[in-house]
Order: sequence, then C-alpha cells, then structure tokens
Amino acid sequence: MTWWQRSVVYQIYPRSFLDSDGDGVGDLPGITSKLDYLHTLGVDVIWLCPVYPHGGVDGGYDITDYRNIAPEFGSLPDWKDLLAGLHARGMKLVMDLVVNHTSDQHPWFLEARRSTDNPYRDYYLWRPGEGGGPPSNWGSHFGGSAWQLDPATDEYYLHLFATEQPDLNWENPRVRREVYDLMTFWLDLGIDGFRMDTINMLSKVPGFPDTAPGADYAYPLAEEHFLNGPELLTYLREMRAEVLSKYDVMTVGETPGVSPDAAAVLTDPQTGPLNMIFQFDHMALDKDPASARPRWTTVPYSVPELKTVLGRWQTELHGRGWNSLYLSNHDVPRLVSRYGDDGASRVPSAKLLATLLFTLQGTPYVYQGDELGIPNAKFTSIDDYRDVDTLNLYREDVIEGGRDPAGVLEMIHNKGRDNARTPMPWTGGENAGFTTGTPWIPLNPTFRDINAETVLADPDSVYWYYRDLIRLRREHPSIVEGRYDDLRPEHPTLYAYLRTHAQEQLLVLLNFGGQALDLDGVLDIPANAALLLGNYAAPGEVPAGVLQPWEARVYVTRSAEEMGALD
Ligand code: TEU
Repeated sequence: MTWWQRSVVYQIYPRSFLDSDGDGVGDLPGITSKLDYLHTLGVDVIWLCPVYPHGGVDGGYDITDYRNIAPEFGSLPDWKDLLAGLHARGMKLVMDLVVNHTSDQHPWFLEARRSTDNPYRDYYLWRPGEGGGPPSNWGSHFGGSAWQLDPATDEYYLHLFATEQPDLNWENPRVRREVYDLMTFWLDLGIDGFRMDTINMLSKVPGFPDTAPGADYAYPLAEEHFLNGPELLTYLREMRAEVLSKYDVMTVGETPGVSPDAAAVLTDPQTGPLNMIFQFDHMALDKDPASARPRWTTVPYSVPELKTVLGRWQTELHGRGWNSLYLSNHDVPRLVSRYGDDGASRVPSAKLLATLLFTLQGTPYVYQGDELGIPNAKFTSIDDYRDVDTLNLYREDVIEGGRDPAGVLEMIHNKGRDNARTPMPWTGGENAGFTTGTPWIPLNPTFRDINAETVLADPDSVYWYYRDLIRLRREHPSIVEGRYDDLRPEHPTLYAYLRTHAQEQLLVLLNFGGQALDLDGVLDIPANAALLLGNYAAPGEVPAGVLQPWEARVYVTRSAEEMGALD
C-alpha cells in the first residue's frame, strides 16, 4: 500500500477557513495558524482549493495566473510557510489543478480574443456561429449556452462553466506544454499532489455536435460529447509520462459520469494515469434524472440504493484501481443535511456518516466543517448568496423566467453550493471567530451552538469521533486493504458490511434512520465480536441487540471462520 492509500485528506476552501487580516476573506496565514487543529484531528493530507489569482467569478476556479497566490489569500512566502508547517508535522499538501479552462482575464485569453491570427488564438476553442446563433446547442453547467459570441472577431468560444471561464484547447500541444510546465513549477516547490478539476472534460468530440434537446431549457448539457472524450487517456498518459511519473505525489481526478470500469483504467496501479478519481454516482441518488436540471432537484432515495451504488464501487475497483471516498465537498450540500438528520439526530447521524466514510476501502476526504457536524445554511434572501451557479439559477428561473421565488429558494436551500461555503465557525462569538471584519458571505446561523470551541470542549462531539475513526483506520489494515461484503443489501435501513483482510475481519453496522432497529432475526452479532467504536456504546461494551436511531458500531472479530456464523 502507498502513503496516499493510507492517508485521510482534509479539504480546505480557503476563502471560508480563517481570515487573519480582517478583510473578511479567509487566507493562508489563517490556515497555517490552525495546523495543530488539523493535526490533532489526525488528517494526513490537505487539499487546498484554488488560491491563485482569479477573475472573481467562480470561487477561484477562474484562474488568471497559475504561478502565484491571490493577494486576498496572502503571498507566495505565506504559501511556503503553510507548506513548511505541514511538512514539519508530517502532513502533505495537494493543490487544485484547474486546467480545463482559465479565466477570461487570463493573459492567454486576453491575447486570444484580439484576432483570429493571434498566436494564442488556438489556446481556446473558437467556432463561427450557425444560422445566427451559437455553433451548437451545448449548455453550460451554470445555465445558458456553452458558447459565447466575442464581438471583436465575431466568433464564439466554448465555456462549459461560466461565460468568464473559456475552455482550453487540449488538442494544441502548446497548451499541454504550458500545463505540464505549471505543474512542474508547483511540484518543484515541494507539493505532494494535485486534485484535478473536471479532468475528464479535456477532450471534446470533434465538431461539437448537437445533443438531444432538453425538456424546457434551450441548452442542455452535452455530456456525451465532452465527458471521457476520445483523446482523454492520451492526454492524461502524456501528463503522467512528462510530469507525474517523476515525483512521489498523489493525484485525484474529478470525473463526473465515469463507470467503475473506466475508473479502473484511469487508476490501474501499473498503467493508470491517475491514482484515484471522484466518482459521482452517489451524488445522483437524490436527483430527479428526468428533470431538465437534475442537480437542482431533490427526490427521496432509499438506503438499498445507496448500498448498491457504494457497493458497486467497492467491489468493482477492489484490486483493480483505487477509490476516493467522499460524501461532501465545496460543490454540494452538507452531508448531515443531505444523508443524515440535521434536526434532533444531528450528532448521531453525523457520526454514522463518518463511520461509513472511514470504514470503506479507499482514501477518505473530509470537507472542512463536517468534523463539527455543520448543517446546511438556509438563507432567506437571495442577497445572502454568492455562488455564481446559485445566482444564475435565480436569475434564469425567477428574474427572467417568472417562477415562484419560494420554490427556487427551496432548491437552493437543499442543493446550493453556498451551503458548504459559509465561514468555518471557530467560536460562538463575534463573526464566529472567522474574521474581525465583515465576512464575504454571511455566517451559518447555527454558529453560536455549532463551532470548534464548543465541539473541542465536548468529549462526545463529532470532532473527537472523527479523530477516533481516523485512528481506528490507521490501526486496522483491513479498513485500507480488506475486501468489502454487504451482508444485508436488501434491508431498508440497516447497512451492515464486513471488511476482511488476512487474519482480521471487521463488522460495521449502521442504522440509517430515526427508528430503533431490533437485530433479532435480521443479523446475529457473533459472540466473540468486540466493539471497537460506536456512536452510542463505548469500546469494549457489549451493547444490546437493538440499534438506536442512527446508531453506528464497528466490531472486530478474530477469524473468517468465526464470522461464518453470520450467514
Ligand atoms: O466542479 C465541476 C462539476 O462538475 C460540478 O460539481 C459542478 O460544480 C456542478 O455541476 C455545478 O453545480 C468543479 C469545481 O469543483 C467547481 O467548484 C467549479 O465551479 C467547476 O469545476 C468549474 O471549475
């Protein structure tokens, strides 16, 4: 096993972590001042969302300079201090690599748009219009057409995300060389890897053919024409040969719409260009696929469906590739609100979800604040939101489309990206201890009760449970290496699985839901099973055969034969 297979990653959204200079925006010195907080939690690797100079449109994912730090986040010396502070604690740093697109303010694009024969023109994807409109009907992820007419040359450029995020032309070898060079720049400064943004969108189907029209939006997402495109593997293999193979670093690719088979190719230990990917199947469970914009919908899903999806990735990548494990990030709602119960059972359900996250096979990713059990932030006014995706939805649907604002706000409450982007609550005091100035986005209204200070002071808190789980994972190789077997795939609320490795086998029991569950006739806990960790019962206890609402237990049993009694 490699270091990155044994690691736990903690994702930081710098804008919202901790502000050290009172401008209302989190920054690098803020992060450096909290390294002991992260070290105590036990995480090994920090994934830092973009801190580069940017165009101010998409939370740093619209980069204007790949080799520097945005002044609001600090300076390159501040960044070096952070890296040194991490390395001094035996921790590692992974940077965000955003190279499907740049900002429209990047010098390459400023040049490219000047004339059709500019040397940078082919850094981007330009096409003349068709019949007075865009070259094809492709929609952008953030609403509207994915093509933008640029008046200077009367041609359209492609942008799969915001208008201000033009897509780079990966067919151009000069673009690829630029990317490899900027990767080398950071690797030579000593970083430990990259999280690669939308990395399976690099290769577009030639000709940008139309996609099937959407239900009620003119511009549907043409995913079949840009996800896992024809040259993707060629580009990624080249990237590995030219750059990554020369360093002992980890890579994780963000890849929507990838099957386990495709992931096995991408992450094959010998030939795969990446170490692991973020798959999106479990993110789709509560979406309505028939809707014109599924990601804004919320439909109930069943626990057996969750087990099917997670189980498929566990079994199909076992021995073939490597999984990443995540239930949240900066693009999705808070996990306790989405998969748990953010009301009366907030704490036990947050712990249950953590138990799931840390006891599957793969590298777990914790999103900042999830270790405090933070729920979604439900702002009552659209004025409190900042995310381009959220604001575009509101503009298209309410301001231009005349839909009911209450209904759209509810969609935003359930699925908006700002749920995850409110400032880290460090204390219950002024501005939650995040800033001495005015925070760039309002605080999550729960901060007076749910903040690091209260959570650290409470030995039964979500934070200490995360710490215990991370420790457990380190002490039990079956969690990292073992096989996964779902014991009761059909059961409506019980998620029970085994993790089997050589001489050791773990049994994980998760009662998904607000009802107690009598295990009698459902599953026998073997007589020799010893409780390692639970969110109700303490290690070593012999708890009853009834699981409390949202109860989670991790047992160890000594041998595979003894575990046979379960069947
Ligand atoms: O996200 C890409 C992505 O596919 C989605 O999760 C996307 O955020 C969603 O479809 C829209 O709601 C990555 C980054 O994680 C995201 O923050 C950026 O906005 C996006 O790429 C563009 O760089």
